[in-house]
Amino acid sequence: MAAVAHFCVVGHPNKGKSSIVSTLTENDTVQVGAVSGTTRQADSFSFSADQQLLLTLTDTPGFQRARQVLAWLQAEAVAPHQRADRVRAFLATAEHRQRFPDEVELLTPVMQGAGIIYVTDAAGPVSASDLAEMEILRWTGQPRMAVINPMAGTAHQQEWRQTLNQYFQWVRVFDPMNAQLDSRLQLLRAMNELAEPAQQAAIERLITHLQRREPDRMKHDAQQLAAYWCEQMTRTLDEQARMLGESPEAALHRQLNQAEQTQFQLWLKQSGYQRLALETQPDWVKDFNQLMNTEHWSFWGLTSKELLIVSGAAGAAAGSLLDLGTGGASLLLGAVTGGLVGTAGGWLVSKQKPGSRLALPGVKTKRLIGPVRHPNFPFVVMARGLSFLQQLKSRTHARRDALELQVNASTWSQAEQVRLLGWARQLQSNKWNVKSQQALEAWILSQSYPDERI
Ligand SMILES: Nc1nc2c(ncn2[C@@H]2O[C@H](COP(=O)(O)OP(=O)(O)OP(=O)(O)O)[C@@H](O)[C@H]2O)c(=O)[nH]1
Ligand SMILES: [Mg+2]
Repeated sequence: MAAVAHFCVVGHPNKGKSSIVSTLTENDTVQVGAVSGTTRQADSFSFSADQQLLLTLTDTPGFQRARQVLAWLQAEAVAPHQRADRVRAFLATAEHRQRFPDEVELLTPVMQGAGIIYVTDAAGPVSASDLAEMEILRWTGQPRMAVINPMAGTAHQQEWRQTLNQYFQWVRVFDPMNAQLDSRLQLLRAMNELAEPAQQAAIERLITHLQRREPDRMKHDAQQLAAYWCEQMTRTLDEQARMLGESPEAALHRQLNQAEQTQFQLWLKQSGYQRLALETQPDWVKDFNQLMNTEHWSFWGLTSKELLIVSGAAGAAAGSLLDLGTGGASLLLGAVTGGLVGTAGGWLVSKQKPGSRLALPGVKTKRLIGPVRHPNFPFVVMARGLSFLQQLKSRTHARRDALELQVNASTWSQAEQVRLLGWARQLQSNKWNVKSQQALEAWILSQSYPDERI
């Protein structure tokens, strides 16, 4: 079995070391923080594919007293081939644990054989302590690469590049907050070149895994979103799950909200997020986890005016696409201008009756609750789902800010809006078929990642 590749991420405090570990291992539990000195101890994180451990990255505290450590190393004259032993002697000196806890912590895994990824933000001129850090790393004799994390401008980047080139075999810019697949692969290829031959097979496997996973995941996500959307379009009240004292409308609202939550949670889990929980994100867009808060529907779906236009177009294109019970423009106008939206879920109530059996004298006619036939519903459900997926796809695990849903159905062309309404109508009138499902999935795929060709 191939050896696991092992690299240590080191550098000055607060330069994004932990963020890089978080992004590359797709682990959002790595401690990242604005306060300098967030990482106090070396901590290892791994990336596995198909149950095989491929890469371990060790996150370390930043250098605190690099110049003093270098002075200690240089206090005795040693030949270049003895420098690594001199670093080992530094680590073996008991009092250094107290005097230089951060340097001991960060150099220990390096001297155990890890490659080095040195991180800088290249924000200011190269200082004496920066040079001391690089010199110490050179003394370790371990394979070394440098990463410029562009978190603070590029004014000094040239100076930094030229300096880093003196100490490191490979120097590149890498932005852990926004790194997409290409730049991650570039970094991994560099690691592959630097790694011990025994570790190279693991990195190669990792590269292949990431390349294959991307299109597979996109397709899978599109299928899941299509299935989820179809379920929401046809969801009727689950009486069994109705809580005591809850009205049927409220129960259906809750069930629709819950279905969205469940879907979002599943996507988070599939992307390896452990911390990004919806209910613990106070800054999330208002009512983010409340699909059925109809007051905010125009934010995700269409405005009343847009709805009227597209509904009109849909009607012209395919006859009476919108069956709102009695049909006709006046009802539609009522529905979209709030008449039905505002009432206590009036538009939720299907006109269908469950059978004359229930209309016996003295027995109240049982209403069927759902599916939701409001014309904005297909847009709102789709826009929120797509937006969620797009955000997940474009962010990295290093980010600790809130997800923001940005997609709005009004950005879709009118032809697309009409298609979506048509699909909803097909579903709600039991005319759904395999071809519709495929068309819906293909459309979602084309919408999900508009910047990419699959
Ligand atoms: N805007 C921006 N912020 C970044 C970037 N990289 C890191 N940060 C932020 O900078 C701060 C420090 O990031 P960390 O990854 O914790 O840095 P560190 O080098 O591990 O810090 P210590 O553990 O304290 O040495 C965090 O608030 C990050 O969110 C970046 O590329 N852009
Ligand atoms: Mg850190």
